[in-house]
Amino acid sequence: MRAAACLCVVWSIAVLSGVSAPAAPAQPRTPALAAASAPAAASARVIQIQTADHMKYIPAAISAAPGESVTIVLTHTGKMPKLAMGHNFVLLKKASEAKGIAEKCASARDTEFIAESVKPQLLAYTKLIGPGETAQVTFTAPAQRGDYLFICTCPGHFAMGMKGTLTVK
Ligand SMILES: [Cu+2]
Repeated sequence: MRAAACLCVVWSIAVLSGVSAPAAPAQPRTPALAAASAPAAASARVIQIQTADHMKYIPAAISAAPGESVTIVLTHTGKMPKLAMGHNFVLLKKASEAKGIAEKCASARDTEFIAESVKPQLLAYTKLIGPGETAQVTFTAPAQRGDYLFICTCPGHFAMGMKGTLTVK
């Protein structure tokens, strides 16, 4: 709902500014369209995960088939400020690396707590969301069966237990 409203605003601005500056409107339109059609992986199965003003994913246990295309839709229904209670979904290749990854990301505020250096250790991640926001990411589940840990890299959240498991089976 909210995303659609935002696109409308961008759209209106683009159209309005086109009246006085004919060269301007083409640019804002393209990204808006690209964003709107981003979930192009039509065959991906959607898994909804809720978060709020707590350090939990609901559900914290999800599953996928090996190689399955999955879209995680993360929703934040809380009210606290994003800086304190922002959340993301960060799926790790190796659970044993979680502590190190969380520590590096905690200081990466400029990149929404995803440190550039840890990206090779991740299978998928969303942007950081605050109250009322939603983020999504589409990825291919690993071919290898097993449990894959996902964590929130907002500072302190993983340490306080914000984690879940994707079981590939
Ligand atoms: Cu969090």
